[in-house]
Amino acid sequence: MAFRLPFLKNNRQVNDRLLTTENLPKHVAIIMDGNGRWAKKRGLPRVAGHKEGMKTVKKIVRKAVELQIEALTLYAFSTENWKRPKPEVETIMKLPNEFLSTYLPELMENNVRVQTIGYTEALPQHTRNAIHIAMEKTANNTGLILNFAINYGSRAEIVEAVKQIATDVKQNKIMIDDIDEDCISEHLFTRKISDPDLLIRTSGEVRLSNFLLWQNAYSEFYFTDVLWPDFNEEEFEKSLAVYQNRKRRYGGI
Ligand code: V0D
Repeated sequence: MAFRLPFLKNNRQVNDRLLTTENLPKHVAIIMDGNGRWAKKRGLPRVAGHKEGMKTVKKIVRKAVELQIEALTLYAFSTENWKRPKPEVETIMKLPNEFLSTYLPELMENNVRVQTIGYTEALPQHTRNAIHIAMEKTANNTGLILNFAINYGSRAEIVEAVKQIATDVKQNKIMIDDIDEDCISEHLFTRKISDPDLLIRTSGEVRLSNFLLWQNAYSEFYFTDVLWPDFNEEEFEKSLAVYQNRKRRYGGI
């Protein structure tokens, strides 16, 4: 099946205007940047941007479900984000509860499974509780994996993996020669999901910012100036069409 994308106005190839259900990325990772900037532009407090960004999450999850994408990993809070003003951090930590109290029934209806990556032990207890309940309730769902990266940092994740592998060697559980790429992948938070096929970053920054360094080794990168609260179904489809066209170009004749 093919969807027409009327907003892509270029005249290059018929294919450039089509989003097909073939060659969709299985796993899409997104750096949801630009929430604070969106708010500032409107003279609103930064937290208003985060709340608006939460609405975008719902839109993108619905679209990912519709397109039968297997996994969506969203960078919701980095290990660096603790440096923000305390009231802002406190409000952000209430978002999982706010999100789930209104949206968990729809996640259940849509067969979505909630997971997290990152050092969630360090989150406030109320935040951990909300996330824990969502993960438990959705544990047997078999559709989209909705994976929130919270208090996540990629280098720290790799350091932990190295320590664990070194411990396993010391205890004679594995031999040095058993350490290969699969072994390292299996020691990362993402061990149960495939590597991202597509990485999206909104808001004009063109950096990886310590997000899934190992896992993004072969991903296609899509950067857009659109701020996360302004990102929507159409912008998401546009990024997927760009991904498909890149695959077509170098996969083809
Ligand atoms: C703020 C824009 C949903 C980016 C989106 C705690 C930054 C809104 C969640 C969420 C955040 C997390 C887990 C869960 C359900 C929902 C979320 C955080 C920030 C960090 F099970 N939005 N959201 N979590 N923002």
